[in-house]
Amino acid sequence: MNINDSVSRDSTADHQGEGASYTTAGRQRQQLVELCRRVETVAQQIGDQGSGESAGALRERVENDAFHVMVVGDMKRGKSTFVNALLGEQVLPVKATPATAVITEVRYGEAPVALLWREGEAEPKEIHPRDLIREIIIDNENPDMPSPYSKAEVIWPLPLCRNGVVLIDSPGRNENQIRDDITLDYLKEADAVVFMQHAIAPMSLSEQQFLNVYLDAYDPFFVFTYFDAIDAEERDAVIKSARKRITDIRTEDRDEGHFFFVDDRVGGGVAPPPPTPPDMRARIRRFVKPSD
Ligand SMILES: Nc1nc2c(ncn2[C@@H]2O[C@H](COP(=O)(O)OP(=O)(O)O)[C@@H](O)[C@H]2O)c(=O)[nH]1
Ligand SMILES: [Mg+2]
Repeated sequence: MNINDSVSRDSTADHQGEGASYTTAGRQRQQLVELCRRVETVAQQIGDQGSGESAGALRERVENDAFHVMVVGDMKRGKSTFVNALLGEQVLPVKATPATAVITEVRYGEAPVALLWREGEAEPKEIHPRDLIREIIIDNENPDMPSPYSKAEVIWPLPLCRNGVVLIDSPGRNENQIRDDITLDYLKEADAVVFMQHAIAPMSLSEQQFLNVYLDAYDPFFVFTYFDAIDAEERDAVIKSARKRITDIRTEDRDEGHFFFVDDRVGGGVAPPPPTPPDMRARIRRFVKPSD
């Protein structure tokens, strides 16, 4: 994956995404924890055990909660390719036909492992990450068959995911009703969003509607893939036009600095993707963990 140099310069504003950034979410979480503590103290003083326990349970939930960065977009925008590039290996299924059947959460852990969750089961099945693709990939012969799994998890030594950050790959939108519902349903958990777009056909009407209806509370990162498929002399015009299609809806200052144009090619699908350029990784890390 290569970020075009001129594009990196084009989006130099050091915007911290006030709406849904790690800092804002962290501050709000801290305030809620303080509030719960106060309720617990007052409840103890007046002998209201029930309220004290409820406030204590809420406080524990808030304290243990993770920061969810969800990668979303229509089918075949390169979401899984993008997450694989961050992982540095082909862990998630990538194909020219629909491939991602389930929500896949990437969490930090020193030893790589993949976990498969089934609805109603208390414990996940543990597998080697290299076996994950064949377990969760959409079967081309039965593309409408729901996955037997409710969720997959990848535990990976990805520095971006330290401190409770969870990176999420999702099934593409506008491809299949069941998978569309899975993605929309999980969106409620998202604290930040990476919205993947095709650089040649950015912001279709359905993508505009998705942005307006479901992502209004977020300041998404907009990542435009297939930049490699655009002739060099046309690239500036494509950048301008893609940014305009979004800023016409959202206003320039709101999403300033959140635009990336990438070349996601992975050498015929066999070679592992090259590491994500430092600039982009740093920006995302700053967004999810400004102190790093
Ligand atoms: N040329 C090119 N191909 C890409 C790019 N990003 C993804 N692809 C290819 O597009 C197809 C769909 O990618 P995938 O990651 O499965 O898309 P998803 O459905 O959004 O997860 C795969 O064949 C990828 O190799 C890109 O930036 N350039
Ligand atoms: Mg995918």
